[in-house]
Amino acid sequence: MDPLDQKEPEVQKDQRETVEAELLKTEISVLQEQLKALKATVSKILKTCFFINGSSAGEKPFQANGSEGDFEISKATCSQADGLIASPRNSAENSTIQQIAVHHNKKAFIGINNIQTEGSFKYLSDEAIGYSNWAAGEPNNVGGIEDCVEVYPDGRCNDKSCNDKRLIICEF
Ligand code: MMA
Ligand code: CA
Repeated sequence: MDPLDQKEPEVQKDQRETVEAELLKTEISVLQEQLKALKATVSKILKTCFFINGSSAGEKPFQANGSEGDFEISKATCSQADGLIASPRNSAENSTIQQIAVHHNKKAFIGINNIQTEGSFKYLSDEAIGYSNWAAGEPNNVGGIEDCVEVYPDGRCNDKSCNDKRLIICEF
């Protein structure tokens, strides 16, 4: 009889499967250790990154490289970097954005506009805004052409023409 045709005896099969299961367990624990080390490295790199030229509010990192653009350029620039124009959703995020703008000594656009419907300010996702920090008398739509929003050095916001050029701050 051809030995290849012989069925593996039950006992032998059980032993082989036990050994295989042990090997898999070992492999999983090695991978878990590697994942832990990788997470520690990534967290360290992120901290270094923010220390050098960025800031974060809670889990949301913000970055600016000093460049400026109108609203469309700002949107495209952040999107190319796999991010969005900084869009403050609470006072902590607003104050982080404010600090970046002050650091660059420039006013910045935020990811809020009322291009679609006058008076109805929305995030880039089309969701209505849930937080605002308007300067006194704003939004006032001066000249009927102020559909975008800039942040002043004091953290207050002003509706402004989307064609103006402002500091580009992205969130990731
Ligand atoms: C400018 C312009 C407006 C803003 C007012 C505030 C005169 O227009 O920046 O957007 O509302 O100043 O005084
Ligand atoms: Ca205004």
